[in-house]
Amino acid sequence: MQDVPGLVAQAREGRPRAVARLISLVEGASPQLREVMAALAPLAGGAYVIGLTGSPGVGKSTSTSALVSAYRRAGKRVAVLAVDPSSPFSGGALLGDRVRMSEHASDPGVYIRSMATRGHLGGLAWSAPQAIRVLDAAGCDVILVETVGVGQSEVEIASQADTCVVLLAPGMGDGIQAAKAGILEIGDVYVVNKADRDGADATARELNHMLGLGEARGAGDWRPPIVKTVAARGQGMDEVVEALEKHRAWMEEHDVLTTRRAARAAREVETIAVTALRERIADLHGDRRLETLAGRVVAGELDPYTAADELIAGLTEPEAG
Ligand SMILES: Nc1nc2c(ncn2[C@@H]2O[C@H](COP(=O)(O)OP(=O)(O)OP(=O)(O)O)[C@@H](O)[C@H]2O)c(=O)[nH]1
Ligand SMILES: [Mg+2]
Repeated sequence: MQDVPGLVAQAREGRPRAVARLISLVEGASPQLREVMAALAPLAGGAYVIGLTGSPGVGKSTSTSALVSAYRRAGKRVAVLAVDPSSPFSGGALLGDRVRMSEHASDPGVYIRSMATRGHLGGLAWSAPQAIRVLDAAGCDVILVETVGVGQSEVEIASQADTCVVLLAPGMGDGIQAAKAGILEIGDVYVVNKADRDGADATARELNHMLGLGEARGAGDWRPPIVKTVAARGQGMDEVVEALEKHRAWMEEHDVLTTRRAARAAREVETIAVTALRERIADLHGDRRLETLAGRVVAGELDPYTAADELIAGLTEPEAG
């Protein structure tokens, strides 16, 4: 058992080991999580959460590292959360990222953490917001969330962030991929990285065209900017930060930030509730209640919908006998 109030107090002081322990409690779905989240609830809400997504190899980690440098220059405390929805182990895919992030390893104002979410009931939707809350309560000003591994959770990770950055690179057939993966709907800021390569202008033009296709924007609407970068050399990063800050200001001005955070919290609560219900139904498996209902369905006494209603109704009342 962990000393939760002690860990929370140390995390507030910015002690990385305490932050790491708290995130491990999230990752391990610890029974102490309830206590942790109750302690963190009044402390969170100050951080700006930025999600980065895009095809493998597009330059997410390199860009994340360059953004860390940019925010550090501005005196912000920064956290990087690398989420791997394809793996049940943290580590693995992130070894290369450790190298790319190594310039920040000795900076006490930067906290870098990887987290695996596969195998969790509720997966990313369940664990990412809780890890983000730990980092937020620990006093991070900016939290950069990068997805690693296969990109099937792009849309999901975008929904965890205040602002979503979508990265593309020339010559990766990204135009078509973009349309397929639905990333044209999720980007608040688009980055065409590897602008040192041929075709960056064409990619930016194509993207601009594709974003314009669905255009029916009103005067106060947000038009996602497209920024060209060479993340490997830190070029264009100030422009990315500027675009992020503009988006944040726009969200605050139009009350979008609160709406997004409320939607995020709603999903989180729903995931926790559904997970709890599923666990309670699973508990019933060795139980007479489900067996009896199943028997009555087989015998034609009950239809499965009525049986499910009875099962759900039964979950809220204590087991008799
Ligand atoms: N030429 C060029 N190469 C770059 C640039 N940015 C990153 N790279 C290189 O592209 C490769 C992939 O970069 P990463 O930052 O690991 O890309 P990623 O999107 O994090 O990759 P995954 O996490 O594996 O999906 C590395 O070899 C980088 O050095 C750039 O602006 N120009
Ligand atoms: Mg990466």
